[in-house]
Amino acid sequence: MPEKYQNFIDGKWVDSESRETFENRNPANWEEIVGVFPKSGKEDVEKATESAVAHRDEWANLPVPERGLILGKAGDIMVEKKEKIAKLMTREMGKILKETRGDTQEGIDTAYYAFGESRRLYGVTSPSELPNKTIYTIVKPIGTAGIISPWNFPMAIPTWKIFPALLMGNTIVFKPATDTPATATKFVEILDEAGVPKGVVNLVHGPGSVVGEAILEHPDIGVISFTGSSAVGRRIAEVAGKNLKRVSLELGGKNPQIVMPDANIELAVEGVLWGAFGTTGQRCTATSRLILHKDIHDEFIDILIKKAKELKIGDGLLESSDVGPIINETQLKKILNYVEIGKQEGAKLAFGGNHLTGKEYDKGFFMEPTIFTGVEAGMRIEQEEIFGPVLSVIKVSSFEEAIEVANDVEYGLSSSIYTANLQYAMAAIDKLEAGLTYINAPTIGAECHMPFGGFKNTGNGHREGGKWPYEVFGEIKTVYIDYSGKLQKAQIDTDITK
Ligand code: UN1
Repeated sequence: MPEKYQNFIDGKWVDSESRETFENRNPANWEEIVGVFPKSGKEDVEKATESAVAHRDEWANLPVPERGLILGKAGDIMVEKKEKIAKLMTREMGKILKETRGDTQEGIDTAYYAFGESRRLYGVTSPSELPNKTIYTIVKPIGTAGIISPWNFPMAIPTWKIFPALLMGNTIVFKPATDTPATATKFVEILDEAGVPKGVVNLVHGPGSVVGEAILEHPDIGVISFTGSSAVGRRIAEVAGKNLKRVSLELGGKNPQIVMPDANIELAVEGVLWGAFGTTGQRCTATSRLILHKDIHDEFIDILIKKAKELKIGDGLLESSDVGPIINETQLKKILNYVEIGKQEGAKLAFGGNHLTGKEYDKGFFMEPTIFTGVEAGMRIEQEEIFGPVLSVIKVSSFEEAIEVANDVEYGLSSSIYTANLQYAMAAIDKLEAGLTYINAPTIGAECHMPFGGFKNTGNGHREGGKWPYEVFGEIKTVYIDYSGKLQKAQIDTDITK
């Protein structure tokens, strides 16, 4: 019997009101059901939000360092359970164990960051323009945060959102991706075990079109944090705009790695293999475009293909695997369709491109790492986010052209340049339109204490990571204290320009 999971509402594990369920299966072995989950509806979101609203004061009234201690404790529990979580995550979404351990570690790091931040939620104090008056700021919670998270980082991304939201004193309604509900449930169990009071964090499983929409429309949810596709992001921004709800969006990428002729070629090959095919290319930050200077193009491609051939595709639970499966059949079909589009557009399929079948692959959704050469700027495989192990290689004649090609997409999340030339490196830092720029390192591998997010259509201007999400989840109050004992009129009593 597959394990049965439930929603977590008002501190109790419960089925959905409708009793309907959905299955979560292992993408490396579709016959294995990882768990059965409640397929929730609007009424479940209603209950979850009622609970979140009812427990606002209890949570917000705890001193911030006390909330921080609880979140730090959650980090400690995650350390203890790291290996278990990683294995479960690999079973439910496929990426290799090394990476699911890393994903869990990112959650742990974020917990400890929140713990540290709990003694550092500083405001500003300022002199007033009037005598005997002082000004400072404090932060207050927004109320209840709606958290809608993706499947590719099932632990790290929920922690990026939920730890800051909680530390700021908000209560939570959390809807994880339907492809990774088990890891999300483990996270909520850990928060409960760490001592987050019952009812503060509410978990509702189910499809975005129903549960996500209900969260979005709910008048008692004041802020939404979402990571996922730009199409869904647009929809969220639209509804949030209409309701004047605060929203933080982390969306797509089409991240370039540029390689100049003076680069350490071996290192640049290693970088692109990790950036493009790590997590089976299913990262917002994945390297999906390789922009090669013509002087090293052919040599680079030879080495790249040789090394790509050595990658072992397989079940992520096997330590021998370098690249795991694609998350589900729909996504596999979408990626294979992009391979067809690339061929039709006239790019050369230089490596891979095939759905893998046969003994060890038959039960899962595996495909070969794929490399297209001869890609022209403007082709669909060069412009659109594929979210799979497909790398488009564009040949350029100069540094200027490389930057132009790199920037000529709607997204701006991550970017990288391999060069030994300081001038190229500094100019790239200045010119690349991306929230992250790596020098002599791949486009993936952001650290939890630094801002994470993108320019252009990658988001709506907010950042996750470090102290930045704390701004998303807080309301600033400016406090004026007048101890003059008389009515003082700002701008009128003191005209300092006179
Ligand atoms: C994502 O792809 O949505 O920098 C997040 C990285 C990871 C996070 C990726 N630390 O690739």
